Amino acid sequence: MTISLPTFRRLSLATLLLLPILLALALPPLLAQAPGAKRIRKPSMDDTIRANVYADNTFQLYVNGTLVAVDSIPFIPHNVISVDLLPAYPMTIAVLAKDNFNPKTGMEYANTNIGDAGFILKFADGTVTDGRWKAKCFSRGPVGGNTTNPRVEEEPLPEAWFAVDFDDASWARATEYSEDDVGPKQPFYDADFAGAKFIWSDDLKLDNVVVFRTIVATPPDGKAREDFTGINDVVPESPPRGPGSGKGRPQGKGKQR
Ligand SMILES: [Ca+2]
Ligand SMILES: [Ca+2]
Repeated sequence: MTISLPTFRRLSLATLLLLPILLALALPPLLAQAPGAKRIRKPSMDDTIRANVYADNTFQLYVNGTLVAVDSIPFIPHNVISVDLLPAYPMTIAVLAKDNFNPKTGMEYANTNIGDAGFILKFADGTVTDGRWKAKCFSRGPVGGNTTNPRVEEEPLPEAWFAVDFDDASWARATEYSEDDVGPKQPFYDADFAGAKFIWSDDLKLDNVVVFRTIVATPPDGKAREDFTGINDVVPESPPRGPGSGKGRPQGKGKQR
């Protein structure tokens, strides 16, 4: 079969006209499949989970090796700290919790009282504190409950106690305590801690600095969640915009980051 010259020209013109459309369709998938390329959408607040934390008296919270929350009130009044987290599993949680105490005596209120402690946490994915967590005391006092000649026993925190790969295999399990044991104040009852247990080491009064650790292998509520680890190393796909695209975020002004 032979193609006439006018027909050939018409086919060439059609090819030229279609070329940009073909390229537009073909290029994005080709680029996405480049070696090492990772496709990930931009996370929104809908991807986050709310964390509620109550400490008697204060805490620092690390998730997957990163400091994510610090108690803004180190002593009293007893308060709840609520923050939004972008979860990734397995999720390593590490907490430095402290009772209020004088580091030389282990006592509080101008060395007139032995204070008691307590810690509780709940994440909206169902993560809760309980006796499965690891706990280790790093400062206790007054030793033996001796308030006449009070002294403390302490050891330094290990380096990177909050790290994902820190080895806590030799640590004991946390001890669970009842609400009556800890006596939480009203802010505890104003937040969602359903299903969570108060924990500490095995001495709620004398142990004043305790580190807790646990690993949450998968979301306890069973909900599938996207892993945004490394989001800062890729160009994410744009999230949906407009009303309803994120919870609690003002819309319309400024560029989303
Ligand atoms: Ca104490
Ligand atoms: Ca206390």
